[in-house]
Amino acid sequence: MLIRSAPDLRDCDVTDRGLYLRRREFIYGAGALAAAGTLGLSAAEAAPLKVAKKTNLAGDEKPTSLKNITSYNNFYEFGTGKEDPAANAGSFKTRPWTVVVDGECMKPMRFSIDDLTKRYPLEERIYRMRCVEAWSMVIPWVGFPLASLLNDVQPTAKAKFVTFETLNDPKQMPGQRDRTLDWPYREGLRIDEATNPLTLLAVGMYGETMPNQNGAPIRLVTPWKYGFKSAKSIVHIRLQERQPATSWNLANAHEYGFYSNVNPEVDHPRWSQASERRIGEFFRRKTLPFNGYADQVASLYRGMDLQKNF
Ligand SMILES: Nc1nc2c(c(=O)[nH]1)N[C@H]1C(S)=C(S)[C@@H](COP(=O)(O)O)O[C@H]1N2
Ligand SMILES: [Mo]
Repeated sequence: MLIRSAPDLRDCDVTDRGLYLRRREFIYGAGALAAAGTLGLSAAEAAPLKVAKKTNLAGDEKPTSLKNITSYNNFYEFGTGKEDPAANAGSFKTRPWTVVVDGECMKPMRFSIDDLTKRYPLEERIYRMRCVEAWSMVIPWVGFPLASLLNDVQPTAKAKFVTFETLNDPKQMPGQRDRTLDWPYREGLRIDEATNPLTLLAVGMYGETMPNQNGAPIRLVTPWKYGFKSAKSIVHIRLQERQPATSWNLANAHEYGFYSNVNPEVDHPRWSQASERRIGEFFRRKTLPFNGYADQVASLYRGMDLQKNF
Protein backbone atom coordinates (compact mmCIF):
# COMPACT_ATOMS: atom_id res chain seq x y z
CA MET A 1 0.00 0.00 0.00
CA LEU A 2 1.14 3.48 -0.78
CA ILE A 3 1.82 5.72 2.21
CA ARG A 4 1.96 9.46 1.70
CA SER A 5 4.88 11.02 3.55
CA ALA A 6 4.72 13.50 6.43
CA PRO A 7 3.63 16.91 5.25
CA ASP A 8 6.32 19.21 6.52
CA LEU A 9 8.90 19.74 3.80
CA ARG A 10 11.06 22.83 3.63
CA ASP A 11 11.65 25.27 0.80
CA CYS A 12 15.13 24.00 0.03
CA ASP A 13 13.46 20.77 -1.13
CA VAL A 14 12.16 22.65 -4.13
CA THR A 15 14.41 22.46 -7.17
CA ASP A 16 16.25 25.71 -7.68
CA ARG A 17 15.60 27.48 -10.96
CA GLY A 18 19.13 26.90 -12.27
CA LEU A 19 18.84 23.15 -11.98
CA TYR A 20 15.34 23.28 -13.45
CA LEU A 21 16.52 25.22 -16.49
CA ARG A 22 19.53 22.96 -16.99
CA ARG A 23 17.18 19.97 -17.03
CA ARG A 24 14.99 21.70 -19.60
CA GLU A 25 18.03 22.51 -21.70
CA PHE A 26 19.06 18.88 -21.57
CA ILE A 27 15.62 17.75 -22.73
CA TYR A 28 14.87 20.29 -25.45
CA GLY A 29 18.21 21.84 -26.42
CA ALA A 30 19.37 25.36 -25.67
CA GLY A 31 17.82 26.87 -28.82
CA ALA A 32 14.30 25.73 -28.10
CA LEU A 33 14.70 26.88 -24.54
CA ALA A 34 15.76 30.39 -25.52
CA ALA A 35 12.84 30.64 -27.95
CA ALA A 36 10.35 29.59 -25.30
CA GLY A 37 10.81 32.88 -23.52
CA THR A 38 10.90 33.74 -19.88
CA LEU A 39 8.61 31.10 -18.41
CA GLY A 40 11.11 28.26 -18.62
CA LEU A 41 8.77 26.01 -20.57
CA SER A 42 9.63 24.21 -23.78
CA ALA A 43 8.58 25.73 -27.10
CA ALA A 44 6.32 22.71 -27.66
CA GLU A 45 4.43 23.21 -24.40
CA ALA A 46 4.13 26.93 -23.86
CA ALA A 47 1.58 28.69 -26.06
CA PRO A 48 -0.21 31.86 -24.98
CA LEU A 49 -3.96 31.54 -24.34
CA LYS A 50 -6.53 34.28 -24.96
CA VAL A 51 -8.36 35.07 -21.76
CA ALA A 52 -11.79 36.73 -21.86
CA LYS A 53 -12.11 37.53 -18.17
CA LYS A 54 -9.98 37.52 -15.01
CA THR A 55 -11.17 36.73 -11.49
CA ASN A 56 -8.98 36.79 -8.42
CA LEU A 57 -10.37 34.46 -5.76
CA ALA A 58 -7.31 34.48 -3.52
CA GLY A 59 -7.74 37.99 -2.08
CA ASP A 60 -4.43 39.75 -1.50
CA GLU A 61 -2.47 36.48 -1.37
CA LYS A 62 0.30 36.51 -3.95
CA PRO A 63 0.36 33.86 -6.69
CA THR A 64 3.04 31.24 -6.07
CA SER A 65 5.98 31.57 -8.46
CA LEU A 66 5.77 29.62 -11.72
CA LYS A 67 9.03 27.98 -10.72
CA ASN A 68 7.52 26.57 -7.54
CA ILE A 69 4.22 25.59 -9.21
CA THR A 70 6.10 23.65 -11.89
CA SER A 71 8.85 22.05 -9.80
CA TYR A 72 6.97 20.84 -6.69
CA ASN A 73 4.20 18.52 -7.89
CA ASN A 74 2.11 15.48 -7.16
CA PHE A 75 1.60 13.46 -10.34
CA TYR A 76 2.25 9.85 -9.42
CA GLU A 77 2.07 8.68 -13.04
CA PHE A 78 5.51 10.29 -13.33
CA GLY A 79 6.88 9.20 -9.94
CA THR A 80 6.08 9.77 -6.29
CA GLY A 81 8.78 12.38 -5.56
CA LYS A 82 7.86 16.07 -5.67
CA GLU A 83 10.49 16.71 -8.37
CA ASP A 84 9.73 13.58 -10.42
CA PRO A 85 6.91 15.06 -12.56
CA ALA A 86 9.09 17.97 -13.71
CA ALA A 87 11.95 15.58 -14.43
CA ASN A 88 9.93 12.82 -16.14
CA ALA A 89 6.99 14.47 -17.93
CA GLY A 90 9.03 16.56 -20.40
CA SER A 91 8.34 14.33 -23.42
CA PHE A 92 4.74 13.43 -22.48
CA LYS A 93 2.59 13.73 -25.66
CA THR A 94 -0.49 15.91 -25.08
CA ARG A 95 -1.44 16.38 -28.74
CA PRO A 96 -3.45 14.93 -30.39
CA TRP A 97 -5.66 14.50 -27.30
CA THR A 98 -9.30 13.41 -27.08
CA VAL A 99 -11.70 13.93 -24.19
CA VAL A 100 -14.82 11.73 -24.15
CA VAL A 101 -17.89 12.88 -22.21
CA ASP A 102 -20.58 10.20 -21.88
CA GLY A 103 -22.73 8.12 -19.53
CA GLU A 104 -26.03 9.48 -18.22
CA CYS A 105 -26.54 12.27 -20.76
CA MET A 106 -28.65 12.93 -23.85
CA LYS A 107 -25.77 14.11 -26.04
CA PRO A 108 -22.53 12.24 -25.37
CA MET A 109 -19.63 14.02 -27.06
CA ARG A 110 -16.00 13.55 -27.98
CA PHE A 111 -13.70 16.55 -28.25
CA SER A 112 -10.17 17.22 -29.35
CA ILE A 113 -8.34 19.47 -26.91
CA ASP A 114 -8.34 22.23 -29.54
CA ASP A 115 -12.15 21.92 -30.02
CA LEU A 116 -12.55 22.42 -26.29
CA THR A 117 -10.37 25.50 -25.98
CA LYS A 118 -12.13 27.10 -28.97
CA ARG A 119 -15.64 26.13 -27.92
CA TYR A 120 -15.56 27.66 -24.43
CA PRO A 121 -14.35 31.20 -23.60
CA LEU A 122 -11.25 30.88 -21.42
CA GLU A 123 -10.99 32.69 -18.11
CA GLU A 124 -8.21 33.31 -15.66
CA ARG A 125 -9.12 32.25 -12.11
CA ILE A 126 -6.67 32.81 -9.28
CA TYR A 127 -7.40 30.13 -6.67
CA ARG A 128 -5.78 28.77 -3.54
CA MET A 129 -4.75 25.10 -3.88
CA ARG A 130 -4.48 23.05 -0.68
CA CYS A 131 -2.93 19.57 -0.78
CA VAL A 132 -4.06 16.98 1.77
CA GLU A 133 -0.35 16.84 2.78
CA ALA A 134 -0.73 20.30 4.42
CA TRP A 135 1.06 22.47 1.86
CA SER A 136 -0.60 25.03 -0.37
CA MET A 137 -0.11 27.36 -3.31
CA VAL A 138 -1.94 30.18 -5.10
CA ILE A 139 -2.32 29.40 -8.82
CA PRO A 140 -3.53 31.60 -11.70
CA TRP A 141 -5.34 28.94 -13.73
CA VAL A 142 -6.73 29.40 -17.23
CA GLY A 143 -9.79 27.35 -18.07
CA PHE A 144 -13.57 27.22 -18.34
CA PRO A 145 -16.37 26.13 -16.00
CA LEU A 146 -17.06 22.39 -16.08
CA ALA A 147 -20.75 23.41 -15.89
CA SER A 148 -20.57 24.79 -19.46
CA LEU A 149 -19.42 21.43 -20.81
CA LEU A 150 -21.93 19.42 -18.75
CA ASN A 151 -24.72 21.71 -19.86
CA ASP A 152 -23.90 20.90 -23.49
CA VAL A 153 -24.10 17.12 -23.06
CA GLN A 154 -27.48 17.41 -21.32
CA PRO A 155 -27.31 15.20 -18.21
CA THR A 156 -30.31 12.92 -17.64
CA ALA A 157 -32.24 12.87 -14.35
CA LYS A 158 -30.14 9.85 -13.37
CA ALA A 159 -26.86 11.80 -13.51
CA LYS A 160 -25.99 12.13 -9.81
CA PHE A 161 -22.18 11.92 -10.01
CA VAL A 162 -19.36 12.74 -12.42
CA THR A 163 -16.20 10.65 -12.81
CA PHE A 164 -12.89 11.93 -14.19
CA GLU A 165 -10.28 9.58 -15.59
CA THR A 166 -6.64 10.28 -16.36
CA LEU A 167 -4.87 8.80 -19.41
CA ASN A 168 -3.78 5.19 -18.94
CA ASP A 169 -0.48 4.78 -20.79
CA PRO A 170 2.32 2.99 -18.90
CA LYS A 171 4.61 3.45 -21.94
CA GLN A 172 4.55 7.20 -21.42
CA MET A 173 3.85 7.25 -17.71
CA PRO A 174 6.55 5.30 -15.88
CA GLY A 175 4.71 5.53 -12.55
CA GLN A 176 1.87 3.41 -13.98
CA ARG A 177 4.27 0.47 -14.29
CA ASP A 178 4.24 0.27 -10.48
CA ARG A 179 1.10 -0.51 -8.58
CA THR A 180 1.34 2.61 -6.40
CA LEU A 181 -2.32 3.41 -7.16
CA ASP A 182 -5.14 1.58 -8.93
CA TRP A 183 -4.61 3.04 -12.43
CA PRO A 184 -5.91 4.91 -14.28
CA TYR A 185 -6.19 7.73 -11.72
CA ARG A 186 -9.90 8.30 -11.10
CA GLU A 187 -11.73 10.98 -9.20
CA GLY A 188 -15.35 11.99 -8.80
CA LEU A 189 -17.74 14.72 -7.75
CA ARG A 190 -21.40 14.91 -6.94
CA ILE A 191 -23.27 16.58 -9.81
CA ASP A 192 -24.00 19.74 -7.77
CA GLU A 193 -20.29 20.03 -6.95
CA ALA A 194 -19.39 19.47 -10.58
CA THR A 195 -21.73 22.22 -11.77
CA ASN A 196 -20.76 24.71 -9.05
CA PRO A 197 -19.38 27.85 -10.75
CA LEU A 198 -16.01 27.43 -8.97
CA THR A 199 -15.33 24.05 -10.62
CA LEU A 200 -12.97 24.54 -13.51
CA LEU A 201 -11.52 22.51 -16.34
CA ALA A 202 -8.09 24.11 -16.58
CA VAL A 203 -6.06 24.11 -19.79
CA GLY A 204 -3.31 26.43 -18.64
CA MET A 205 -1.80 28.69 -16.03
CA TYR A 206 0.00 32.03 -15.97
CA GLY A 207 -1.63 32.84 -19.33
CA GLU A 208 -0.11 29.89 -21.19
CA THR A 209 -0.95 26.25 -21.97
CA MET A 210 -0.64 23.79 -19.09
CA PRO A 211 2.84 22.53 -18.22
CA ASN A 212 2.96 18.73 -18.49
CA GLN A 213 3.77 18.24 -14.81
CA ASN A 214 0.61 20.17 -13.84
CA GLY A 215 -1.71 17.93 -15.87
CA ALA A 216 -1.52 18.95 -19.53
CA PRO A 217 -3.50 19.33 -21.61
CA ILE A 218 -6.56 19.48 -19.34
CA ARG A 219 -7.18 18.90 -15.62
CA LEU A 220 -9.85 19.48 -13.04
CA VAL A 221 -9.65 22.25 -10.40
CA THR A 222 -11.93 22.21 -7.32
CA PRO A 223 -10.37 24.82 -5.03
CA TRP A 224 -12.42 24.02 -1.89
CA LYS A 225 -11.28 20.37 -1.91
CA TYR A 226 -7.92 18.76 -1.25
CA GLY A 227 -5.71 18.76 -4.34
CA PHE A 228 -6.03 15.04 -5.06
CA LYS A 229 -9.66 15.54 -6.15
CA SER A 230 -8.33 17.54 -9.13
CA ALA A 231 -7.44 14.80 -11.63
CA LYS A 232 -4.77 15.67 -14.19
CA SER A 233 -4.49 14.86 -17.91
CA ILE A 234 -8.15 13.86 -18.25
CA VAL A 235 -9.36 11.68 -21.15
CA HIS A 236 -12.80 10.62 -19.91
CA ILE A 237 -15.62 12.38 -18.08
CA ARG A 238 -18.57 10.14 -17.26
CA LEU A 239 -21.96 11.00 -15.80
CA GLN A 240 -23.36 8.27 -13.61
CA GLU A 241 -26.04 7.38 -11.11
CA ARG A 242 -23.81 5.87 -8.43
CA GLN A 243 -20.94 7.35 -6.46
CA PRO A 244 -17.75 6.25 -8.23
CA ALA A 245 -14.81 4.41 -6.71
CA THR A 246 -11.88 6.85 -6.64
CA SER A 247 -8.14 6.14 -6.62
CA TRP A 248 -7.08 7.59 -3.26
CA ASN A 249 -10.23 6.37 -1.52
CA LEU A 250 -9.51 2.87 -2.87
CA ALA A 251 -5.90 3.16 -1.65
CA ASN A 252 -6.96 4.14 1.89
CA ALA A 253 -10.60 4.96 2.64
CA HIS A 254 -9.75 5.74 6.27
CA GLU A 255 -7.37 8.56 5.23
CA TYR A 256 -8.95 9.91 2.01
CA GLY A 257 -12.70 10.39 1.91
CA PHE A 258 -14.86 10.85 -1.18
CA TYR A 259 -15.69 14.47 -0.31
CA SER A 260 -12.26 15.65 0.88
CA ASN A 261 -13.42 19.19 1.45
CA VAL A 262 -10.64 21.26 3.02
CA ASN A 263 -11.50 21.21 6.73
CA PRO A 264 -9.20 22.45 9.52
CA GLU A 265 -11.38 20.62 12.05
CA VAL A 266 -10.98 17.14 10.62
CA ASP A 267 -7.40 15.97 10.94
CA HIS A 268 -5.76 13.42 8.70
CA PRO A 269 -5.22 10.31 10.86
CA ARG A 270 -1.45 10.97 10.72
CA TRP A 271 -1.25 14.78 10.85
CA SER A 272 -3.16 17.95 11.70
CA GLN A 273 -5.10 19.82 9.02
CA ALA A 274 -5.40 22.98 11.15
CA SER A 275 -2.54 24.77 9.39
CA GLU A 276 -0.56 24.59 6.17
CA ARG A 277 2.75 25.62 4.66
CA ARG A 278 2.35 27.99 1.72
CA ILE A 279 5.09 27.02 -0.73
CA GLY A 280 7.48 29.98 -0.98
CA GLU A 281 6.64 31.31 2.50
CA PHE A 282 8.32 30.70 5.84
CA PHE A 283 5.48 30.89 8.35
CA ARG A 284 2.59 28.47 8.39
CA ARG A 285 -0.92 29.74 7.72
CA LYS A 286 -4.16 28.72 9.35
CA THR A 287 -6.19 26.49 7.08
CA LEU A 288 -9.61 27.94 6.25
CA PRO A 289 -12.86 25.94 6.12
CA PHE A 290 -13.50 24.98 2.48
CA ASN A 291 -10.10 26.58 1.78
CA GLY A 292 -11.68 30.03 2.09
CA TYR A 293 -14.55 29.29 -0.33
CA ALA A 294 -17.31 28.61 2.24
CA ASP A 295 -19.48 31.45 0.88
CA GLN A 296 -19.59 29.73 -2.52
CA VAL A 297 -19.86 26.07 -1.48
CA ALA A 298 -20.88 25.52 2.18
CA SER A 299 -24.57 25.36 1.16
CA LEU A 300 -23.83 22.20 -0.88
CA TYR A 301 -23.25 20.35 2.40
CA ARG A 302 -26.06 21.76 4.55
CA GLY A 303 -27.31 19.13 6.98
CA MET A 304 -24.38 16.77 6.32
CA ASP A 305 -22.09 15.58 9.13
CA LEU A 306 -18.70 16.70 7.77
CA GLN A 307 -16.81 14.66 10.40
CA LYS A 308 -18.36 11.52 8.93
CA ASN A 309 -18.44 12.71 5.31
CA PHE A 310 -14.80 13.83 5.24
N1 LIG B 1 -3.65 11.97 -12.55
C1 LIG B 1 -3.26 12.50 -11.40
N2 LIG B 1 -3.86 13.62 -10.97
C2 LIG B 1 -3.47 14.19 -9.79
C3 LIG B 1 -2.46 13.61 -9.00
C4 LIG B 1 -1.83 12.42 -9.49
O1 LIG B 1 -0.93 11.83 -8.87
N3 LIG B 1 -2.26 11.91 -10.69
N4 LIG B 1 -2.10 14.18 -7.79
C5 LIG B 1 -3.11 15.03 -7.14
C6 LIG B 1 -2.59 15.76 -6.00
S1 LIG B 1 -2.32 14.87 -4.59
C7 LIG B 1 -2.43 17.12 -6.00
S2 LIG B 1 -2.01 17.97 -4.60
C8 LIG B 1 -2.55 17.90 -7.25
C9 LIG B 1 -1.26 18.63 -7.50
O2 LIG B 1 -1.38 19.51 -8.58
P1 LIG B 1 -0.13 20.38 -9.03
O3 LIG B 1 1.06 19.46 -9.13
O4 LIG B 1 -0.50 20.97 -10.34
O5 LIG B 1 0.09 21.42 -7.97
O6 LIG B 1 -2.84 17.08 -8.38
C10 LIG B 1 -3.74 16.01 -8.14
N5 LIG B 1 -4.08 15.35 -9.39
MO1 LIG C 1 -2.27 16.42 -2.86
